[in-house]
Amino acid sequence: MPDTLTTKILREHLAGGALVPGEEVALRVDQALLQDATGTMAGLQYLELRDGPVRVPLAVQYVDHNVIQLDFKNPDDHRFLQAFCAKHGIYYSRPGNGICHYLHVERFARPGQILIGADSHTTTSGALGMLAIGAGGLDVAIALAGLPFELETPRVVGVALRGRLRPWVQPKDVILELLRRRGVRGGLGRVFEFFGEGVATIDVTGRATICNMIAELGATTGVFPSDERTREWLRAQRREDQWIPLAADPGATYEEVEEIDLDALEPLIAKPSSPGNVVPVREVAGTEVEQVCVGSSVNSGYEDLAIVAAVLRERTIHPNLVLTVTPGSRQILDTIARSGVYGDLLRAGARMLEPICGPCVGMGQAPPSGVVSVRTFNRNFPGRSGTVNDQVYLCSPATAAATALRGVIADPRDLGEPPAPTPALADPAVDDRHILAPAPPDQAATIQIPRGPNIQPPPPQEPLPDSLVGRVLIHVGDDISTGDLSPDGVEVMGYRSNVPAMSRYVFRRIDPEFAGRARDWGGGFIVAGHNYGQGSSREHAALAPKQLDVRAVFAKSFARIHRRNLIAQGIVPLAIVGEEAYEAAREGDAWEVPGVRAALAQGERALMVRIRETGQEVPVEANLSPRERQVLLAGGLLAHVRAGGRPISLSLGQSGAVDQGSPVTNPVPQETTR
Ligand code: MIC
Repeated sequence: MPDTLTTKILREHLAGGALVPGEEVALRVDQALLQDATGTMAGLQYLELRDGPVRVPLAVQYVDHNVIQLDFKNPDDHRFLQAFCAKHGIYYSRPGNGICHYLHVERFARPGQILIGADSHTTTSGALGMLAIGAGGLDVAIALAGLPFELETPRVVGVALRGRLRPWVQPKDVILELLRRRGVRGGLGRVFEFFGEGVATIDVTGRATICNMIAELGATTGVFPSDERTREWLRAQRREDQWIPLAADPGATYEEVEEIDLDALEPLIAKPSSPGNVVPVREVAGTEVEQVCVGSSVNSGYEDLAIVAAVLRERTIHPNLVLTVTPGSRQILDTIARSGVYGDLLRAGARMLEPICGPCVGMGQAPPSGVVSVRTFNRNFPGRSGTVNDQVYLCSPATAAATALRGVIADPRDLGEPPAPTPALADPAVDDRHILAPAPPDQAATIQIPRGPNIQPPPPQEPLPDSLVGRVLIHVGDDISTGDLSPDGVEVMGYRSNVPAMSRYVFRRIDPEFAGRARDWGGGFIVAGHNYGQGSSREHAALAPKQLDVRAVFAKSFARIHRRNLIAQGIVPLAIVGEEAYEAAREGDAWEVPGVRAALAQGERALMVRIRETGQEVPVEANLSPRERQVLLAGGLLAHVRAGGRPISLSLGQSGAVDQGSPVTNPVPQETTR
């Protein structure tokens, strides 16, 4: 039977289970990606599993998120990470070197391989024909230890791209169109695979934009075929030898299909405060704007910045707004500096930032109160920018440039003929000196890993009790983001390696009393609507509630990565059936799930919650795979694996338990050694 590209890659990496949508499979991992805001905790958990070199062919740790050094916390983390990587066989990309997703596409992503990353936008590398999947830090730590990655087999959605984008319409508008059609829950359990003649008209930077924001659909990932455009990219990156042609077999069928007529698209924009709140730019044109930000892990490629520079060349940004521009990597920064794009932006009035995630995660450049900020970023969840009640819009670089010029949201088509962007240099500045190779085995053994005072171990994992008993700590609506649970921004993200301190901020935006109440009430439960835990992969959104002794979350539905993070930390995710439990929930009521341990052990799905105050009994469901049940019984993934818990992998030639004592081997394949 003809296969989709996704199925081909999955099959090639299958280490256990069967490729049946909805069923769990174990996958062999080729590459792992970590960044600093998730990396320290992943590293600490790895060290609880083993102290030898990683057992994944390639692992790279980037420093790009927590790069504001207000005090010792972030620099201490970076020092920890540098030593941890040198000792354990992981490449270390220094701060200032670039944003993990850009750098990974430039230097490491490879067609046909599987990448697991502790960041939801790991999906970006799908631009080069690989399956690149975001996961929690502990899941990545387990992959680093050489165990397979376990995943619910996704459904494959074919996205047929027809025709060619018209002037001023950009790849960002393609992904905004998918978000307009499907919303932030429309990709759950799905891989979006692009095909059709329109694919060849989109370059790798554009594909990276689309694959990055696939995460906003709640999708597992997105993937483009590996074709001549891929080859061109790899050639420019001096990695052409890593190119292989890859596409779906002719006649492959998809479970769902989206047809996008590129010629018919117009500039789109996501309104506050959800990436799924998409409308045509002309619907909101004329809205006054006081900040425009270009470039984060999406839209900071050369082509993205060159179009903004071309629009602003020999012009000046509107006096009522501030424009920031972030290049995606040192390579892009060097290239725009040499091509003249940097000068055009600078003279137009842009504040040029270093290549980091920056304002996208509230690391500086918070907008003023009560004003509109227009950004080419991927997320605009409430408060993420660092300003309470922010009004952040998400759009393409062309729309951002037109807006920066006019001072109001502007449809770039109103600017007339598009100017010619300064062409990229034929030879980008490929320079890996700032991606530090791990130490050779004899030196690695002697490396000490410094732990600053802010670096604290994760909360312990205890076996699941016989019954769950506690009070409803909070009752919230749909689309709670991980930023609500573990806030973005300089202040709180500095506690990424200190869960006890971070736990003070859980639900800070929605209910500042939450953490105090959870402590006073001895922990309890969270009751929520749909898509609980949307957004980032940060396991801190489970770790911090765990620290407050949150024992279960009852929700109408869960976001994929967060659901996994809850299970990994031993918090039971229970699905609300119908509206009954949701409507019955009142903050402060005592809830009980009697016999939960036995029920999970016996594979039961239907459970009952008893509400002590009213005597009411409401149904909930444990929609858990057999392995997830085992993990929860053990009290979390670390406890499960340490106790010798077997992953579903049987064909890897591994015992499934972690071998603590294997000899040090060169962890990086020859062709990527530099
Ligand atoms: C994000 O875009 O939300 C982040 C910040 O990159 C997160 C990672 C994190 O919280 O450290 C993500 O996407 O996973």
